[in-house]
Amino acid sequence: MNHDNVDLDAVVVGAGFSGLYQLYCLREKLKLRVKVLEAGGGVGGTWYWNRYPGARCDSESHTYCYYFDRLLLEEWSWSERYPGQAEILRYLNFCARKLNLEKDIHFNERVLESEWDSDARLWHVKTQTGKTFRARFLITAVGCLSSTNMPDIDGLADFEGEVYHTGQWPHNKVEFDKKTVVIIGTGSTGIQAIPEIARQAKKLYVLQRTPNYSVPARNRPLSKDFHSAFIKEIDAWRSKMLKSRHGHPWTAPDRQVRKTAPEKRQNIMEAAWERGGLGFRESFDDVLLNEESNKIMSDFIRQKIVDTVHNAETAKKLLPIDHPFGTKRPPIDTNYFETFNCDHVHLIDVRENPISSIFTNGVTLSNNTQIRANMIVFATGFDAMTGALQKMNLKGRGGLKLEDAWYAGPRTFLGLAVPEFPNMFTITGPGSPSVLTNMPRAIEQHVDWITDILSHAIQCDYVEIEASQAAANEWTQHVTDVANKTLLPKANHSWYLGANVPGKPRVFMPYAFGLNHYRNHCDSVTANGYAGFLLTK
Ligand code: NA7
Repeated sequence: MNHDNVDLDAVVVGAGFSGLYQLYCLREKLKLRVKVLEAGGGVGGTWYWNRYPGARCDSESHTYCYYFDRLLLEEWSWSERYPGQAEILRYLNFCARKLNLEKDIHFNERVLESEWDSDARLWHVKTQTGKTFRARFLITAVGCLSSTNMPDIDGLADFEGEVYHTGQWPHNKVEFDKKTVVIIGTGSTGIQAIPEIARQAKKLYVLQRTPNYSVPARNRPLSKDFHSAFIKEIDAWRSKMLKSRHGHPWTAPDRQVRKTAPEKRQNIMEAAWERGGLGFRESFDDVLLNEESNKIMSDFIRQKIVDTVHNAETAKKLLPIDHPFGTKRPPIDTNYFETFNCDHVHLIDVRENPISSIFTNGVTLSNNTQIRANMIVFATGFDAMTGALQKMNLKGRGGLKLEDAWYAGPRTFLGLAVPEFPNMFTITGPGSPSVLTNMPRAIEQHVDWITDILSHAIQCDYVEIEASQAAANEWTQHVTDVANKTLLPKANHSWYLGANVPGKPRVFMPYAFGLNHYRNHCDSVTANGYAGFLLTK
């Protein structure tokens, strides 16, 4: 074997939650020769890269973890209601150690190109270090939010201060002390980072294009009792999550906002606001289905913003009005709106007065206002769901590029497989519930399903498995139809629609019918002999 060529049964790209579990399943259950290729210097995926101040998961800790191994659940005890970035990274390192995964992971091995060789029926995966990995199966575990979106602003290269993107945060401590900081973006990330940066910086300018809703997280430390009670109830927690649409341990009660008497619904919303977190949205079951109901809930949050922010002018600028609540990824926060009561925090509306350029010492707005700063933080999000896949320069049958196959938007079967890309599977790919769920639940379902289909292919001597064009067309239409029954497509600038990246096709990408329904679809495909797949002996 050539030193730079490695022959394998399977290559997995990415060592986050999905890649680690996929490696475990293929190695331990199917006994395959498998390696993980990871661009980062350690495991963790999104939690390896997103080290910005305030980075924290919005799923609750005891649900944001693997459930496939009871010992992992018993031995790891979380310290807070929501896990912070550093704790999740420690957790994933703990899992990798326990399951002895690191020996099969190549770190600092960024995939530059992956091409299907129709003659040899192998994937050729080329990396930045000059190696080629050849494997029968290719599984992408690259995450949905890993390819950063950096706006192309004139003059950025001339800026003499520090520049950071939250999704590629440095490993060394960034000092904000005595500095004037500009932060661009008020999505979930900006909403987490702004209060933390404000605590440390001399002055903070928040450049907001679209005001956002946010619900208090109500984070708090968890006691030791919590963990001991939790491990007695693991099966019950699992079962609640598997029954729910979003993979969280709750389902919305059977009640509608608009049909609930005003005083009663106000009390329900107040109680949900006090509990905090993503469960707020689930206090009724029609928030994303009915405009009138959504408006009542949106107005409730707007009133909370007005009540919290002292300066009426600032409060007005913070009121989200261009999209219904929940149609963009709903952030949860710790003291976000309160932060605008600090004298050193300034909110700038860059929809009214857009950024025109960056100069050596700061940012210039279109009315020629100059904001002088020592640091610019881009909290401008990601080329979501498709960006990281396209960066791998995937070429399927006949050299077909993924970007050409997806010129009108991603087209997949179940978000798991793409026609003309045989023996390739995409964990939490576009067309699967992914970002609309508590991710580890979606990931475990995908990895188990992929493991089963590979096992089936191996047992039956299938040399190729490929989604049919008809199945992918039908599924992609179904994903669109399901989204159109909800209010979700009503957010114009949402990354769910690809609308945050200039030139990206506007297609609603995640599957909105719920992880529970989605699992049934996948199971029926399996029960019907992998209907929708072309299986070649
Ligand atoms: P998001 O949710 O895409 O938010 C990005 C923010 O950056 C959003 O407020 C954007 O405004 C703003 N943005 C993007 N480009 C620009 C330019 N050119 N000028 C001004 N403002 C801009 O990304 P996040 O990282 O916050 O969250 C992504 C997910 O990661 C999150 O939901 C979690 O699941 C984890 P816009 O709304 O487009 O007007």
